[in-house]
Amino acid sequence: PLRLERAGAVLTLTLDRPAVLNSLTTELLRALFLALDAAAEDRSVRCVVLTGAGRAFCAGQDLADPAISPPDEAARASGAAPKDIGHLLAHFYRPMLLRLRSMPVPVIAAVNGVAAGAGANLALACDLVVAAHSASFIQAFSKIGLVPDCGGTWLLPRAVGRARALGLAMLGDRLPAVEAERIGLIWRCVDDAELAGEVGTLAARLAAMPTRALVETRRALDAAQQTDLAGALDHEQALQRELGFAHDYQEGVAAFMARRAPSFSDR
Ligand code: LHQ
Repeated sequence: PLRLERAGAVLTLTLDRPAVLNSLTTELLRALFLALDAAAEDRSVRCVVLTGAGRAFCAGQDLADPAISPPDEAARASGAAPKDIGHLLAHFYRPMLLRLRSMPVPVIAAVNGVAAGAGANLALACDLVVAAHSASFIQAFSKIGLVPDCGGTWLLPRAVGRARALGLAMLGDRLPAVEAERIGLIWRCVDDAELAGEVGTLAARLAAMPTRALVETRRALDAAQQTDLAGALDHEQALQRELGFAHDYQEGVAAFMARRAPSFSDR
């Protein structure tokens, strides 16, 4: 259900169940976790791209998966209990999301089409989200009686503020990619025909950059949400000290002074 492709230092992971809009089964969630984990260990990978096969990015949890589907009327009448979907979140979604957010390389979501429910928040958990013009984001959870998961409750208000987060999450309306860019939910919206090219260029650019600095940037931004200015300044200082001893900083400054292209290798 997951396709892996390598191009230089860029690993592309394609959710590949197009007939059901790449909706997520336990098998696919597990494959995604394992692929991310392997990429984290592989020092030759310097950027990961996550995308979907066919016309959608991901329609969220596969609602037909027997692991979660509620008992039908007959089964309910004979006393069958609903499945515990919390179990699925704990054992499949949580590890995958935490693995994604702690990747030692930048992660780009190339949102090729609709991203709904857990699929929307999976895309939004990536570092840079680039969406095709025809793509859209739907916080579909409320329509089936659930709350946003995959970190949506944490991420949405941070990304777009409480008013917009509640509007999106309560109403569950389709948010077109252009609007998502306008309200600052994603990095860029590009023409459909340009998505692959734009993401390829962006991924190659990030892969050639000082990986460790990029990843510490993500971590420092997230950590700064939990602290005051003095705390953030302390954290910046500690990180800067550490990075200042590392190869990429020496190389970056040397290359700048020599007016040549830098060659970064820390990861
Ligand atoms: C699907 C799905 C799908 C199965 C389209 N599952 N087949 C976590 C843990 C535990 C429990 C529950 O939830 C969660 C988190 C979540 O992710 S909750 C949110 C789950 N996702 C949704 O509620 C979205 C459901 N899908 C839709 O609303 C629509 O499909 C969207 C708006 C995404 C796209 O609409 P259309 O472009 O009109 O496509 P479609 O609805 O015709 O779908 C195409 C096919 O894909 C269709 O199958 P069929 O055999 O009729 O061609 C759908 O049944 C199937 N599909 N989403 N989540």
